[in-house]
Amino acid sequence: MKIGIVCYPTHGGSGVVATELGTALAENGHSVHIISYAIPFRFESFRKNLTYHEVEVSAYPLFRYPPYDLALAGTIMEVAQQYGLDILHAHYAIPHAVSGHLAREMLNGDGKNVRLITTLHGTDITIIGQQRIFQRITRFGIRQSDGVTSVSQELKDRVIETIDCGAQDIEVIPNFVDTERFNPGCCPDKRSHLAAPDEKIVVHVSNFREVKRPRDVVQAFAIASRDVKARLVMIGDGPELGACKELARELGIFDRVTFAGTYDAIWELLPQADVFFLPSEYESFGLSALEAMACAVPVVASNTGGLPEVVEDGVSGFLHAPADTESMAASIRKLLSDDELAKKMGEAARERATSKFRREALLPVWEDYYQRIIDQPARA
Ligand code: GMT
Repeated sequence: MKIGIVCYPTHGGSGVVATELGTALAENGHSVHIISYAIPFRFESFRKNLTYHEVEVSAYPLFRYPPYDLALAGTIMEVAQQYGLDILHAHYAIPHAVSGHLAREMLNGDGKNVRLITTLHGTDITIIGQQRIFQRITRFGIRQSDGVTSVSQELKDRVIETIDCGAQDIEVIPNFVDTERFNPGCCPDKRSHLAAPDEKIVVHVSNFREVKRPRDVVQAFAIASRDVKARLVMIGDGPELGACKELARELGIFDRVTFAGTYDAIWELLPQADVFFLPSEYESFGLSALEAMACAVPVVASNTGGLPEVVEDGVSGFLHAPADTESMAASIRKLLSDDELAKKMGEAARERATSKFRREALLPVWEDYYQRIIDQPARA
């Protein structure tokens, strides 16, 4: 198949999922074209069957706000025409589904037959899609797609509840993880870069937006590590980072917290963790938790959104209500002070990641879905 994939290039789950899906499809012999305004951070250049196309936005002085959505539609149209795309896969509803729709309408009017699939990732529905100005356009993008997928059952239910999707069906296809790249044996030499030999390691990875509740990470770690020698490694960057540093200082634990900034090769660091901590307000899926699980790291997280579909409470980690920092701290402490339990849960986490979310198992699911959409009658 000839597949176009539109995504955000920034550090964030949807861009990772889009890029890794594109890479896997290309390895399987499909011709894949990634379209974005910058090279996505997990994109590896010079791979067979995989090409990146940059959206060039005009800086014409009349434009106070350069029309990215139109530049994107124009780029999609060009790529689709030049390479004869069968599928255009938009990751994240706004604006990708709508620009994709525009490009497809222009193309199909010219006698082509490109099918538009939109994958909903979470905040496109729960935050952006709820803003008054974007509500109807999100619905429009969903309704106009030839196929729509959601990364978890919970997100699908939420979309149906909050957005009138008309006759549009939503397929749940969970995110996957490359369990060879994310594996417990990777890079043991990195451990000594993260912490002292006698320190346990708690890792948090996010974009430090409010929805991640990163201050709760600091708060709960302060409680959990009162009588356990441990270090908190905060990986990523975002609007709440400054507040997290301030809180760490206030709580007197700044010297036990490493603010590492963004780090692309996260698979090198995750296996060194004793606990992965994700106390988000909401998480449609929680890809970073899954990546930690693949590295045999038990997870402490909130029991919100799609997280319970990924982490089994009491088996591969512990789940608690968002903002319940006391209970989260107790679970972290339990894992840090009981090596047997941490090992058992870590193994269960790896087992769940490999049995339910392995890249090789989910790739054929995507290929079947694409084929089904291609085979269905064209939209009227
Ligand atoms: O978490 C974010 O703020 C980024 C966002 C994105 O679109 O990149 O992540 C969402 O998509 C990921 C991949 O499907 C999911 O693993 C995340 O759970 C989801 N984030 C939220 O729902 C908050």
